[in-house]
Amino acid sequence: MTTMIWPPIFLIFLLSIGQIFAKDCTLSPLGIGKDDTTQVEAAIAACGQFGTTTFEAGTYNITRKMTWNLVSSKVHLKGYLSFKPDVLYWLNANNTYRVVFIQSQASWFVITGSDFEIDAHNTGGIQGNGQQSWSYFGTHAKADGDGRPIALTLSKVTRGIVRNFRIVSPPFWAHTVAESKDVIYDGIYVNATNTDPLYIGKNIVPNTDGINTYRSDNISLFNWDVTCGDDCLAIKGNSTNIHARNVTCRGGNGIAFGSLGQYVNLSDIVTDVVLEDLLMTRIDPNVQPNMGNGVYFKSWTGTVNGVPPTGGGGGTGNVNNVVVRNVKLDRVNAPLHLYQTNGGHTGDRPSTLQFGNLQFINWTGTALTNKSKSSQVRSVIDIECSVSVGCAGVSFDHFAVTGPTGQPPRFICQNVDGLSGLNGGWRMIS
Ligand SMILES: *[C@@H]1O[C@H](CO)[C@@H](O)[C@H](O)[C@H]1NC(C)=O
Ligand SMILES: *[C@@H]1O[C@H](CO)[C@@H](O)[C@H](O)[C@H]1NC(C)=O
Ligand SMILES: *[C@@H]1O[C@H](CO)[C@@H](O)[C@H](O)[C@H]1NC(C)=O
Ligand SMILES: *[C@@H]1O[C@H](CO)[C@@H](O)[C@H](O)[C@H]1NC(C)=O
Ligand SMILES: *[C@@H]1O[C@H](CO)[C@@H](O)[C@H](O)[C@H]1NC(C)=O
Ligand SMILES: *[C@@H]1O[C@H](CO)[C@@H](O)[C@H](O)[C@H]1NC(C)=O
Ligand SMILES: *[C@@H]1O[C@H](CO)[C@@H](O)[C@H](O)[C@H]1NC(C)=O
Ligand SMILES: *[C@@H]1O[C@H](CO)[C@@H](O)[C@H](O)[C@H]1NC(C)=O
Ligand SMILES: CC(=O)N[C@H]1CO[C@H](CO)[C@@H](O)[C@@H]1O
Repeated sequence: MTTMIWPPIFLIFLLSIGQIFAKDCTLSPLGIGKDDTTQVEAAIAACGQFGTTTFEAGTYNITRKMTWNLVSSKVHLKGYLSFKPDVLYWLNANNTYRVVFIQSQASWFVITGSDFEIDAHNTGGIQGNGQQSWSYFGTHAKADGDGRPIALTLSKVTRGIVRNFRIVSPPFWAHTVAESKDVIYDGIYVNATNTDPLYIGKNIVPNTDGINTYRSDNISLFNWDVTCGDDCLAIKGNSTNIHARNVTCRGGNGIAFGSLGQYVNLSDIVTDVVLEDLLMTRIDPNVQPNMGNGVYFKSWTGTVNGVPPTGGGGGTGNVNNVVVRNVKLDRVNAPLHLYQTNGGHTGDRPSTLQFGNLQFINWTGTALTNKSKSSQVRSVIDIECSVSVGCAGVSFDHFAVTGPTGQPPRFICQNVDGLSGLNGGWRMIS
């Protein structure tokens, strides 16, 4: 009998040890005109490891860059971290971090650590105050790596969860996950919408990507709603085991694989990606005129044209084992596009980065135009693989996207070894 009794006692002992060390911090906004950065840092320093931090609803004024190191901890973020609108301050490289290697991108808020959960309860997240930056760049040149900050960067995270989190008006990419593994994003809202009357009907919010994944493994992107002027999701080099489910993309460029092959000294490996239950929908053209792609794949050419962050090319690698299923398109320009000429010129060496085992299953909806930018040829599907390596296996199953009324469904497939499943009246354009 004694052997039956001691395990519960042992368990109670462990629970009470846990309670002794559990730390709880709760904070509220200090109010208009006050700076919340110091109290936010203090709360995370006190409770961000083996504790719980609760941000009550409201707006927290964040005036400088911030890193949270969360270990075995929970954060309830019921309000918004509002990053001060001061475009020139944030462009000064001293005022941001450079932890995202690709294109030397800047971050104003970095979360690192392990075994944490941040729940913003659909009432909080980040207010990026991006309008000032978007309007500023309406008349100033912008370039990759110029210092426009990513709104939320997860860097070197293991087993982190970001839940019910809203990012409103990000000046640049909303989310980035880099050098991380086993991360779940669930219930994510991003909205980059211009309200400056000067730019009605123009895409003044380029680079407001929903998320970029880079050098990361086992990342889940569940239940996303993204309104932006660029890539809804961008899967960049060394993203493996990526699973996106239930993603709505409102305007922008669609879901991207790439750009890949920008760094001649690096190889970009992207494997085992499942994207499912996607809706890509065009919105009011006065608000956001672009709805570029459904899903697109892009690599640089095989020639080095300048150096990153803005130039590049010549990088190697491969993209293998991709499934994109249950996709609904609403008036997108190019439903499915693959090209390997990003940043290139005629006469460049073809890319050696190879795409293979790409499966497109159960696609419906409409393409607004039947013309793709790179080829100037009219077709719903436009897959132009590098002549040097080709694509190894591209298959379709129930791909029923329609072009403009009266157009027979047409496709381009160049240098594809192993094409299957385009039945039902599809005609190839060569
Ligand atoms: C944020 O804090 C700064 C002081 O660092 C203050 O000047 C500014 O007015 C505050 N902003 C808001 C919106 O309260
Ligand atoms: C950045 O900080 C360094 C070291 O304090 C300083 O020398 C430099 O002038 C600063 N740069 C700018 C653009 O403020
Ligand atoms: C992927 O990450 C999730 C969340 O941390 C975890 O539950 C799952 O076990 C991981 N999968 C693998 C294969 O490690
Ligand atoms: C995005 O923000 C704009 C401007 O505030 C708003 O009109 C629009 O309804 C928002 N979109 C979504 C999907 O919430
Ligand atoms: C899909 O995600 C949205 C949030 O973007 C959510 O409201 C909706 O319930 C989700 N649908 C399913 C079937 O989970
Ligand atoms: C690759 O080249 C970039 C410059 O383009 C450099 O910053 C980086 O350190 C190099 N990486 C390796 C592994 O050589
Ligand atoms: C991707 O991982 C491979 C090793 O698997 C490495 O050689 C390569 O440099 C990595 N690429 C990037 C962009 O980090
Ligand atoms: C096909 O995708 C649609 C969403 O676009 C979904 O409602 C439907 O259930 C899917 N069909 C199958 C057989 O999975
Ligand atoms: C945007 C575009 O190129 N649309 C074309 C679609 O195809 C029809 C018929 O071939 C053309 O008339 C349109 O110009």
